Amino acid sequence: MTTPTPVLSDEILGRLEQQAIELPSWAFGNSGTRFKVFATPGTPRDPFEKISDAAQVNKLTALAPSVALHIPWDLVDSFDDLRKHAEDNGVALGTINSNTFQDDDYKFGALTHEDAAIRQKAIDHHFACIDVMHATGSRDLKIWLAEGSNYPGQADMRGRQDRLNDSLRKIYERLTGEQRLVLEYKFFEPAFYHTDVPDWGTSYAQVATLGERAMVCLDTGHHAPGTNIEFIVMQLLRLGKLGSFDFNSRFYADDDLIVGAADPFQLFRILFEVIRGGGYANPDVAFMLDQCHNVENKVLGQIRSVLNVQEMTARALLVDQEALRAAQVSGDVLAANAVFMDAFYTDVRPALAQWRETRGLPADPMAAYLASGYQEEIEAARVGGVQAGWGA
Ligand code: PSV
Ligand code: MN
Ligand code: MN
Repeated sequence: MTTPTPVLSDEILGRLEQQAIELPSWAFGNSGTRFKVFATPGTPRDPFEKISDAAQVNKLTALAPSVALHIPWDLVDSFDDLRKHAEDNGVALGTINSNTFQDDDYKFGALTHEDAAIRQKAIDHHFACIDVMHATGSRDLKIWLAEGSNYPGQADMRGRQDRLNDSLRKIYERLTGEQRLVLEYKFFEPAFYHTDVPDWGTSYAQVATLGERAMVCLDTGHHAPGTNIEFIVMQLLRLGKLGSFDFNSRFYADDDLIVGAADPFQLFRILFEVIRGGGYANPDVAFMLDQCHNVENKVLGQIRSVLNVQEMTARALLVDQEALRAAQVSGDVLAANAVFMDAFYTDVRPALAQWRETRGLPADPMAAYLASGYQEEIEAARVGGVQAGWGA
């Protein structure tokens, strides 16, 4: 009798061990749509409790060693204390997200605004975020802008690009050491006619003028239906400008659903290109989630998400690169596609569960969370959880 070949080789397991996916603090707060924010029992009442919940995800999966903060949603009296709290819970504070979309002054723009005083207010907010980064030890400042216009003729699109560049330069110049600026794009919403940073090309055009430590953030939910996102991944890696991912999944618009839920095959294809382009386990390419859990348990939603990324990464690592290349070179279309699909169709879940146990982790982190008693504990202890910020 021969021993069956393990689905995941030691080499693949070694690469999987390097995986790190940052969690967003706002995934743990209450959130919803413009119609309703549903409160869930046990929701964190402050940023400290959000970090405690995020730490559970890392404890059970060893996949999520850091947590992104959103300013001002996560403003605290002492970021030193928050940092210490994170460290005590086995995680680090990660990316700092700025917020220039919840202030009346920004109705017609922030970094692009016609009025220099409002632009300066938005720039100052980013300076304050950089101060937070010094206290938290964060490397990345992530900027997503809700700027654009609703009607043709409403705005001078060209002038706005120029002012955006000027504002971004001022922010970039304020960074020190290893700190980076990552500029996220999104094709529409809240502006519906034009958006100032709608696509990867615009983000790239802007950051390319700033310097080496200015990169593009690719949010997987921010593209028109049918967009070949993995092509964008390939191109940004090729240009050395893919700074980070915001993972989530979408059926229609910016749904912020659990990554891999809507289209696991798309997630596989994206991760294949990340690996192909040298972006995997590469500190230059940060993996993050950007999700909200409106109707499901938040901690479980985050656990499911990091496991989905891990599973699709394992499948992407299974692609027989040599066989694929040989088929591509010889023009064997169907053989190439078969190599690709073989990996995608391989169920890696039993092998991953087994591997987790060898590392002292629960084989099934979802079940382990439910059995841990943590959820009951927070439901009893916390009353009046906070909104993630969207409804605030
Ligand atoms: C808004 O579209 C958004 O979802 C962006 O993706 C940001 O990353 C996130 O909010 C947090 O600001
Ligand atoms: Mn995002
Ligand atoms: Mn979004």
